[in-house]
Amino acid sequence: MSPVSRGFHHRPSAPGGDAGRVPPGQHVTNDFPVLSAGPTPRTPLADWTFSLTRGGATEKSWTWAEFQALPAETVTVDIHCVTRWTKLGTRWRGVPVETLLSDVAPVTPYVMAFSDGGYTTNLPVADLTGGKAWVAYDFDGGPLAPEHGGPARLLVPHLYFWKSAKWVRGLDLRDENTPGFWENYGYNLYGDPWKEQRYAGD
Ligand SMILES: Nc1nc2c(c(=O)[nH]1)N[C@H]1C(S)=C(S)[C@@H](COP(=O)(O)O)O[C@H]1N2
Ligand SMILES: [Mo]
Repeated sequence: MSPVSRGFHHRPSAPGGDAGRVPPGQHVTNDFPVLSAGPTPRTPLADWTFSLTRGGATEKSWTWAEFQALPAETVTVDIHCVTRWTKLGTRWRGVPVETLLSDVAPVTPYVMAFSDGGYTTNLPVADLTGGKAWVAYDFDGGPLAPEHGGPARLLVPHLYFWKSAKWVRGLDLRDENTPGFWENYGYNLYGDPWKEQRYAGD
């Protein structure tokens, strides 16, 4: 019998070594909570584009059909929200960000991801390339639901999930690492869950 009362614990992790997959201060959930700072935007696919911009000027842009024709990957990853839930083994399909960046030059050290509804988040390009990030449009074998960022969202699972911009419409190439939406409210500029980089200064 454990000396610690059961109620103290969050849901126990499944057997088979999941504990090593859960960053400090996180607990595993089987739910898929929705966290949105505003209403869910609904952009018709006919109007949807994904753009790479530099100083706001478009350098490259794909329509929905063009985006679907890009080579995609199916990945299973663990995701970690700064509000302390971790969801293990989530399955997504999307285009590697590296593929999207492969045609622009010069690539800057940083980008600002921008979304329908005005959300932004800053990221180093090194965290988006090398098989670490995708623009995902399927979740668990079906189209990504609007409340979870559909038609497409950024997926950067090795950073706290606020970096995975929902309803993403493009990346603005930046020389400087300037704060995005939550970063402006005091969240960490980088957001490594394994280092508990939740807030500025962590
Ligand atoms: N556009 C947009 N993207 C966003 C957010 C948001 O409010 N707007 N919230 C972020 C946060 S804090 C988290 S934890 C995840 C939540 O994604 P989910 O609602 O699919 O769980 O989306 C991130 N991406
Ligand atoms: Mo979050």
